[in-house]
Amino acid sequence: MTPPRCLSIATSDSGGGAGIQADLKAFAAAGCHGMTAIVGVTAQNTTAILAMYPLPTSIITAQLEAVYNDIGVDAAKTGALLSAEIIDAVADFLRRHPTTLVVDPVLRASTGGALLDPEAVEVLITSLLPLATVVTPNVAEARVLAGFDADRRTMAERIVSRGARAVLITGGGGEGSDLLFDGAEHLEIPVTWVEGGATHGTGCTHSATLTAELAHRATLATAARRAAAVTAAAIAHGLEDIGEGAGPVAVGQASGASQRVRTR
Ligand code: PXL
Repeated sequence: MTPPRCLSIATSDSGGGAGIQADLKAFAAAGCHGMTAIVGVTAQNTTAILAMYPLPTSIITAQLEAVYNDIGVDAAKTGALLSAEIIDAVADFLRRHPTTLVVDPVLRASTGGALLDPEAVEVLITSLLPLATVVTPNVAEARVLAGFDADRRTMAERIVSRGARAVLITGGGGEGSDLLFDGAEHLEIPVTWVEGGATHGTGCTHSATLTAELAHRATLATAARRAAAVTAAAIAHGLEDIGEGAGPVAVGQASGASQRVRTR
């Protein structure tokens, strides 16, 4: 059977833990054909982003055209988009090519470096949110998208009123659940709190798995439950000994494989 086709529009993490690299691993683990429109490159490891280079919008649009004109896309996600100019180019293209779209509003790397110009946040809200099937902020990102700090339900309602069709506020481990709001109903998505030091790539793995499940035509609620479960397992199997900082999550590992890694 031909697998669903998933596209990541995001930035490369040279350390292989987050960004484009995490997305491709999550797409593969979810049984999808993964594709990429790379918007920029980071020189990055588990401790820091050391350098960053946004690509020209002409080559970003060319990647999108190449993929859409030949292969087609069942679902796409956006990750770190770096600048207002890049968001505009991506939004212009997606407006002309309606797509099931997960917007992961990445603002910072887990190591702290900015992955979106602060002045680009307004462009993300006005240009990209209206194209989103679902937007997946963590609580800190939800505060920025809502424009205020409140309980999760109130922030979710504000984010949907700004144009997203649905919002899934993640980081539910601490709260016991992620919160999905589809414009009508609030749904708590149960999340198991997983102890683990290898968390680099958690957000990317979550939003890419959500994208893959939507490409498989799961409902939003089912896709959100699977994304939460896959991400928790990826943290549980995380590669704590890789790098000095928080190691990469390991998506789709059978327990035998993870035991080999741990006892190496
Ligand atoms: O997890 C967010 C993210 C997205 N994209 C890139 C990243 C990170 C976090 O480190 O490096 C390239």
